Amino acid sequence: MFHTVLIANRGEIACRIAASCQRMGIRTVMVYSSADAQALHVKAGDEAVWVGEAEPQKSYLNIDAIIAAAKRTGAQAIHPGYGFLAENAEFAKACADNGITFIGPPASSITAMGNKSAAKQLMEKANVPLVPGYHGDNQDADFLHQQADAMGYPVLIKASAGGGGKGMRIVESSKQFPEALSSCKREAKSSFSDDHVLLERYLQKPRHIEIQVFADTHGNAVHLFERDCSVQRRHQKVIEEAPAPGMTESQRHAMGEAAVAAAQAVNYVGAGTVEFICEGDDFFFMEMNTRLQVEHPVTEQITGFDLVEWQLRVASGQPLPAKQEDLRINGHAFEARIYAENPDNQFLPSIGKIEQLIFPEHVSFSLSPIRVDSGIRQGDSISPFYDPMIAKLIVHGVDREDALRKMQSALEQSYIAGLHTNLRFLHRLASDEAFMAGDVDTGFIERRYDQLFPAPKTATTLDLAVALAAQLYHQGMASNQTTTTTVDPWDQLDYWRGNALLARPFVFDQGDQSHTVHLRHENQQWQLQHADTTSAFDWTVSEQNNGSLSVRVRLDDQQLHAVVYGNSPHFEIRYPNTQQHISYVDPLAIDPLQEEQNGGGLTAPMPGKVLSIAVEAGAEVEAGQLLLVLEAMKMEHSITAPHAGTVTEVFFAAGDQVTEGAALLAIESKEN
Ligand code: MV4
Repeated sequence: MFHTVLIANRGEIACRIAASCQRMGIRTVMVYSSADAQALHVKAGDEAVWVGEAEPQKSYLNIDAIIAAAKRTGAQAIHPGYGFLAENAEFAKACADNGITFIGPPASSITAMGNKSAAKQLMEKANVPLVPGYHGDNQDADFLHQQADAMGYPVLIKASAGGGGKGMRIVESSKQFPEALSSCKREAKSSFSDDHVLLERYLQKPRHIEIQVFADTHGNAVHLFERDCSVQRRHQKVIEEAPAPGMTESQRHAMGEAAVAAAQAVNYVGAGTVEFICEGDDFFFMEMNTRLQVEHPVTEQITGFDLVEWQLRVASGQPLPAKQEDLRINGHAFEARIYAENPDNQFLPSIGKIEQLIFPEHVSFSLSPIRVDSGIRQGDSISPFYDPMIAKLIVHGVDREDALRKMQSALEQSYIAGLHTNLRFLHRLASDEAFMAGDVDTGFIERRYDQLFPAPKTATTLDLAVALAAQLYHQGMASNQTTTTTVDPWDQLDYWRGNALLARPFVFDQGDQSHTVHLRHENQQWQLQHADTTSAFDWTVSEQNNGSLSVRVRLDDQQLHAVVYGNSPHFEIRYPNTQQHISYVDPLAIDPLQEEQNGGGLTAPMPGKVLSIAVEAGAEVEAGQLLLVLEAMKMEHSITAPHAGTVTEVFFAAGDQVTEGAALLAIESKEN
């Protein structure tokens, strides 16, 4: 076994690999970029080496710097993790050339699976089922058109060098074929410098089922069953599970054998995943990922094995730790990927600081009923340079229902503040009826759109009572029993001092609505007035271990319990099945929006890069005048002056990355 391993990655996967190395007594060398000097993964190892600037090309993809770091620290092996250099044959070769073990398959296996057409030709020879289609070398447009006509529409044109959904065209009819072919080839040429395509019969809503395989250098190869990763959006997996719902033992056996045959056909060594698309009982080879995958934990949870440990053993020349007949599925596991993104704004990445990070009690990087794998701490920032994944929440139960209940409850006990996340979306997904029934395929999110994106509900009086209770707790009044001896009456109760009849208004914002309730203390009783109704109001708030508030309210004869996350003024009220976001409007606080209208800052509507700046400090501008152009999500956004005034400061230069909400410039209003 190796004594030192260099981990050529960052974040969650770097921490994950380091954890297995530590359990095995292996010394670890971490690498980091300028953006990651303070990152968690840097501290997860025994040593860390700076490998370049923040841009991946200059650091985590910098082959020379990484090989040099391995040599300098005496690392005998390099684990590439996933992403970055994990499926880079050139890197695997550079390791070999320098006498360092690449913890992954041989460069030849990576290359063989890298080209989709060539891989499919190999798979055909190995009797691995393929979607009916043409994946040969003839690229003549008329020939391909004839092939498509013979196959029957709809037909899918795929770039051979593509993958992950890039370079694909669905063709509905023969008439559309020539234009679709040339446009697909144009895209393939510009994206992959290779315009070779293949044709396949198009399956409308297949399931994505992948098989985890492992092979060693002694000729052994096994599969560790399947994962169902059908729930995706734009080819990004959202929630994965193992085993696949509804999978029969015979289908599992057939797919497992096909996956092992696929691996053996390219002389595979190490961990790999063979992806299939499935329709009814049919399954078809799609591609093989020649790396450990993000979702590997669900396989660990159901098999009981540490797959990183298996990788290290295989790479050091040991045989696989188990034979096929020793492998069993135990229970059911789910993984939900928690991302810094905004589901209510096209899932755009949300970058910035994680002000609060709350998870249920859990274990990280090892088998556990509730497992959270993450490379991020509270207080860290999600940077625009890398993948915005915050954490993976992984659960294990005795069966699917049990595991799903654990997932729902774990999501209910998680809370992240400071940026947008998909946490609530994940909870809606995990609680969705069709998802609970296991009715998943690649069209799932689209089909369940209305359920997954419900219209926001107007706050009820009870919601406002909960928000008010949380706000009163924040002001020192944990319950209606709180006596004035525990709270400074001058500070907290000035509105009621000496005048029991005075009602105090509280304003709350919810969505784009504003609500006012009045709180009154009369005849030893608290009353809450909202709209035309006045009710007797009792509240009891207690802080829980994770910082959330347990809130009980009573309005006349209605009682309600809610858990409130967040800090005043922003509250997320959670009930068993829904939640409500309500913000207290502090009459004394300065409203940043009002500030802006009065000539304060102008902020970035989304994370992006400053393309150009049209004004400089001191410039006089008219309302509507162009100030700055921001590039975000491949689109240009013009930032214009909201009113006439003088530019007092410009906070960024062209080329700078900006976070969502960052102040870009300041304008002093003319009137002020
Ligand atoms: C397909 C298909 C339907 N028919 N091939 C998308 C990414 C790439 N790995 C293969 N993909 C697909 N290939 C045929 N012949 C549908 C998809 C597909 C898909 C596959 C797996 C998971 C999610 C998907 C979402 C949309 C389309």
